[in-house]
Order: sequence, then structure tokens, then C-alpha cells
Amino acid sequence: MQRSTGGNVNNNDMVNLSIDQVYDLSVDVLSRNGFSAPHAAVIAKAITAGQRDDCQSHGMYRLIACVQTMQAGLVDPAAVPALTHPAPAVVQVDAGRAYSLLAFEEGLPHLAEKARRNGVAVLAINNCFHFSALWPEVEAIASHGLAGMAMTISHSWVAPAGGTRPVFGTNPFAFAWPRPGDSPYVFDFATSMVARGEIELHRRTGRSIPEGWAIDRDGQPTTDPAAALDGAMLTFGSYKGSALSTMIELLAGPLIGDWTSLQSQAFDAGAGGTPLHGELVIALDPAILGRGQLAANMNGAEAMLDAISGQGARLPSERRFKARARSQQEGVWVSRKLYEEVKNLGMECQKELK
Ligand code: NDP
Ligand code: PYC
Repeated sequence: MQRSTGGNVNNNDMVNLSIDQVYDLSVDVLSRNGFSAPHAAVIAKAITAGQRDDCQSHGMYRLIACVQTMQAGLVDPAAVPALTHPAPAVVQVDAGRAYSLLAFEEGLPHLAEKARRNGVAVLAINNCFHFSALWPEVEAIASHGLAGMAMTISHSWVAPAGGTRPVFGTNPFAFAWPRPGDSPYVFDFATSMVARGEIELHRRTGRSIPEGWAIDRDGQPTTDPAAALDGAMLTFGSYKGSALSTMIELLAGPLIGDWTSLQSQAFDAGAGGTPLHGELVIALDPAILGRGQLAANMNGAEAMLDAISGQGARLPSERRFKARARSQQEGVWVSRKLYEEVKNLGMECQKELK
């Protein structure tokens, strides 16, 4: 990639950056703040993908939390993922209290190979700090011609339906289906009404949040993002989202020998760091499971997906893929405030050290 982190600063409040500039800036910030080269590269890749695809809650702004978690002494910036193979269809990766992304990168080829051999395979990532969106991971699985699912937990920020006290994380679930000659079908959503990052972005920019996203610490509905962050977020779909979130707590937690969101929150002990827990990733091979009629099965899938978009309904990820194409042509726009904040991350420490 071409190295340039300067950016084309506009006169108004926005800054235009090429995708390469976002990546290079992210690598610079992460490296300067102590992340090893392999970790800086995969974290920068995920952050750049988020910004490129207009997923603001998991784009450049996440560098702030990465650096804060690092400065709090919580995350290991250089741990080498440790892979084990407890069963023919299982690969388990201990991230060693580093961010999850390098563990995923190293586990993915084993996951794909095991799925092609067994029809189904599981990648369990343990002991990882986790900040990233899940769609890049299921998209990567689909690029192997496999269907993919990923789920993870976070800190206990979300109240169960009918309750008022936080138990669940924002617990995202992502799915991808490979489409011959086309972008995969992908969805990726928090089981809370929105990602917590979205509420944080509302607070940063002084915007109120819609009703139904959260309650305050007294259990009352609120549209104030600060009160929401201090209170409890709500699940989507009432008791249905609540049950899905419970499932994710169990499958990405105790099933794979890892923590729940309550345990992650307890470990954090008010430090405000990124959550520390596990992630469950599943790959399924249509060539093995499809009773020897792969082409016909894929055609059936295409007909069903066409029946959705054929009536004007949009497929999930359609907005994201359009944003990706646009960003590749025009670069991305970020607020000058965020750009300056990110550019200066860790500079204070460097000055103190001099
Ligand atoms: P959104 O509600 O913005 O979007 C969820 C999904 O629904 C996307 O696939 C989106 O596609 C799709 N979608 C949105 N609107 C429509 C529509 N009208 N018709 C069809 N599909 C639609 O996401 P969330 O706020 O729930 O989550 C955002 C991100 O946060 C996710 O990527 C998630 O992985 C991440 N996250 C990560 C956590 C972690 O612990 N690591 C915790 C919680 C969230 P499109 O993108 O094209 O709009
Ligand atoms: O936005 O909910 C969120 C989130 C939690 C951890 C990473 N992202």
C-alpha cells in the first residue's frame, strides 16, 4: 500500500482520506502505541474495512478504544495465537489476551479445511479482547465457498426483555452464504437494538437516540445517549432478541470454555476497556451437506434471494457493498474532529517519555 497518512484536509469540518490512507494511519497509530506488526496489520485491516463500508460504529473511531485499552494495560499487544485441534472438526485458538483478529486470521485456513473435510467445522477463539464487526469474518468464510456464522458476546450492557438490569452483551450474530459470481448474502447485527458504538457516536456528536434503544439507570425509557450508556440497552425483538442473546452468551461463552458478558464486565472492573471473552465461528460446506446436487441447490438459493430483491426489498449488506464501491472510487469522509483525535492518539505519552 502507498504510505501517506497526511489526508486531504477540506476547509469544512470533514476530511477526505483514501482507503490506503485510513489503513496507513491506523497502522501508524497502533504501532506507535505498542502493538506488534502482525496485530497492527490485522486490526488496521478490520478498521479500514469498517470505514470503507460505512460502518461508522466499527471504523476509525474504534482506534480510540484500542489505544485506551492498551494504555490501561489490559490487552497484550503482541501475543502469538496458540492453535489446538481438539477434534477433527474443531480448531481452537487461544488469543492470549490480545485482540481477536490475529487469532481469527490464523484459525481461518484450518476452519475452511476442516469444513471441506467434515461438512461442518467450528473455530473457537478464546481469551480475546474483541472490538470488531463480524461481517469481514463471515465474508472471508464465504470466499471459500462455505456458509459461515459467527457470534460473540461483550460486556453486560443489555437488559433481558422484561428486566431492567444489564446481563447480556450487545452480542452480534453474523451469517454469510456464498453466491456464485456475486457478493455473498451477508447479515451481521447486534442482538441489542443497535451496537453500543452507535449510541457512543450519538453521544460524541450531541444527538439524542430514538426511543426504544435503552433505559436509564432507574429503568425509565431514555433518549439521552449518556443516560442510556449509564443505564441498560434493550434487545431487538423483545423476548426473541433476548433469547437469541442468551444463546450467544451460552455458545460463545461456557460452551467453548469462556466467559459470559457478566464475567467480562467484572474483569474490567470499571476500567472502561474493550470486552475480554470468546468467539464462536462455524463453517458449513454445501458441497458435502447438499446430497450431491450442489448446482441445483445453489440455483434454489439464488431463486429465493432473487425473490427478495426482485420485489424491491433490499438484501442486508447491499448498503455496505455500495459504500465499498463508492469508497474505492472516492475515498472516505471522516469528521476533522475524529481525524485529529485519532492522529494524536498516544502522542501525549510520547511527549512524556521524551
Ligand atoms: P445495523 O442495525 O446497522 O445492521 C444490521 C444488519 O442489517 C446489516 O447486515 C445491515 O446491512 C442490515 N440492514 C440494515 N437495514 C436493513 C434494511 N432496511 N433491509 C435489509 N437489511 C438491513 O447493525 P448493528 O448496529 O446491529 O451492528 C453493527 C455492527 O456492530 C455489526 O457489524 C456487528 O458485528 C458490530 N458489533 C460488534 C460487537 C462486538 O462485540 N464485536 C458487538 C455489537 C455489534 P447494511 O450493513 O448493508 O446496512
Ligand atoms: O458496538 O456494541 C458494540 C461493541 C461492543 C464491542 C465491540 N463493539
